[in-house]
Amino acid sequence: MNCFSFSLLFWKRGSSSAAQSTEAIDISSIQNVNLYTYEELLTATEGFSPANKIGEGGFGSVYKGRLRNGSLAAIKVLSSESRQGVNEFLTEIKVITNIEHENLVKLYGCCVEGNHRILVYGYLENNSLAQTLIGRSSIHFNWHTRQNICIGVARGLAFLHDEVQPHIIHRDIKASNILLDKDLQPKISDFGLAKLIAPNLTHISTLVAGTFGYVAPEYAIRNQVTRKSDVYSFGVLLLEVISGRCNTNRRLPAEERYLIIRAWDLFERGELESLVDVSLGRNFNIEEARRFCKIGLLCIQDNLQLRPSMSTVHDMLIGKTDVNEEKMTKPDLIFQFVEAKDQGKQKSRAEVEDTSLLPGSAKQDDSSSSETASSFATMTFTSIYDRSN
Ligand SMILES: Nc1ncnc2c1ncn2[C@@H]1O[C@H](COP(=O)(O)OP(=O)(O)OP(=O)(O)O)[C@@H](O)[C@H]1O
Ligand SMILES: *[C@@H]1O[C@H](CO)[C@@H](O)[C@H](O)[C@H]1NC(C)=O
Ligand SMILES: *[C@@H]1O[C@H](CO)[C@@H](O)[C@H](O)[C@H]1NC(C)=O
Ligand SMILES: CC(=O)N[C@H]1CO[C@H](CO)[C@@H](O)[C@@H]1O
Ligand SMILES: [Mg+2]
Repeated sequence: MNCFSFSLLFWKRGSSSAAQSTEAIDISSIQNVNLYTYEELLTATEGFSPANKIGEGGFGSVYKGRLRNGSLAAIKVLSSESRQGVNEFLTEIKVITNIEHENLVKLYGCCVEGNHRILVYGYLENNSLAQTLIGRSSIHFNWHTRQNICIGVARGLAFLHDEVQPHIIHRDIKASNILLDKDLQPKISDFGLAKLIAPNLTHISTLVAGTFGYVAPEYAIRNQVTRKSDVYSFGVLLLEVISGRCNTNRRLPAEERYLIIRAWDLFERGELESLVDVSLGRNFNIEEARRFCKIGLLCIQDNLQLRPSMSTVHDMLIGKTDVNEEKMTKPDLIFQFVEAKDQGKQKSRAEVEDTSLLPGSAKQDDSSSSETASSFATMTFTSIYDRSN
């Protein structure tokens, strides 16, 4: 609370235009919220120097900095399009601030001076899973650590889904949003952020034209967001943690390229343990590994009603609830999607040059057929969805 009155002062001084003065901060909306001055954050990050930049995401850049009270922080500068009104912004911030859980990254506070919208989070020493587990790092993740990461993320998500009122859907569960503390305990970052960004600016929508990746089919195709779309993303993440690889890797042979497809194929052959990261050698429990993979497969079923809730997922992971694989259905959409993509590629290589203008396809090496595949998947999904309702 130490920065609170200082910021308020600044706000009054800075609010020269009529538009801004109508946006005076509503005191009731900022109880418990630490307001940092822009100046303090400038000092903390040495002027947002490139040397202190630790990442760049869909919402803006992230800097490492030391706050006045001595703590390290991750300081996230939201990009300029996300200039929400101060009070709406603070209302969402207040919600996030009041949520505390050992598997969620702590929000220290924010800065809302002028057009700045900056979030200040507790700093986590050991980076994200994207950098450490899937990227290159010296940290060795043994089987126990991997189990622990899956269980912790499940617990954090179950908390957001079932214990926070009203519940929070993360919408962007992926390896770069799972951070690790000094003991490699996982913490989910960026929860609640989706609501800070105007719906039409949600950067996830740019993924839709591409591959499914972490995004549940009903989300990608129909923009339908429920807790079960987080469950889907969690399933993909779990398979990544077990296998130590990314969900899509085009450098691998065709049959191994898509992690979900690989996992399902191995499941059908009764060889799920082959999915486990080879760097573990034989140092893991085969039965446990199979069980974890099956839980992942339960989460990524096409029909969202068949996916378990996060609290059930958590109970299955810790062995409190049995894993019922009899009812498990094949994630058929991604199979059909990839097939359509391959056919599209063969059929229309010459005529599709300009579909690379599709949003989100610019970074993809095989974007040429994504439109074909996408509309194919839409049709397929719609019929599956209609059948299952
Ligand atoms: N609290 C934190 N502690 C340490 N590092 C962090 C923290 N928050 C973010 N980072 C680092 O900054 C990087 C970028 O984060 P950011 O959330 O902006 O992008 P992203 O997770 O890749 O994508 P998205 O915008 O979808 O979340 C992360 O991958 C992580 O390495
Ligand atoms: C610094 O401030 C943050 C936010 O209030 C708090 O969580 C953290 O514990 C503080 N650090 C110290 C060393 O007091
Ligand atoms: C997003 O929606 C807001 C309000 O609905 C509108 O003012 C803004 O121009 C839209 N932005 C984009 C990029 O479409
Ligand atoms: C397991 C592991 O490598 N932990 C590291 C996390 O980060 C701290 C601070 O950089 C290191 O001291 C730990 O060794
Ligand atoms: Mg992030």
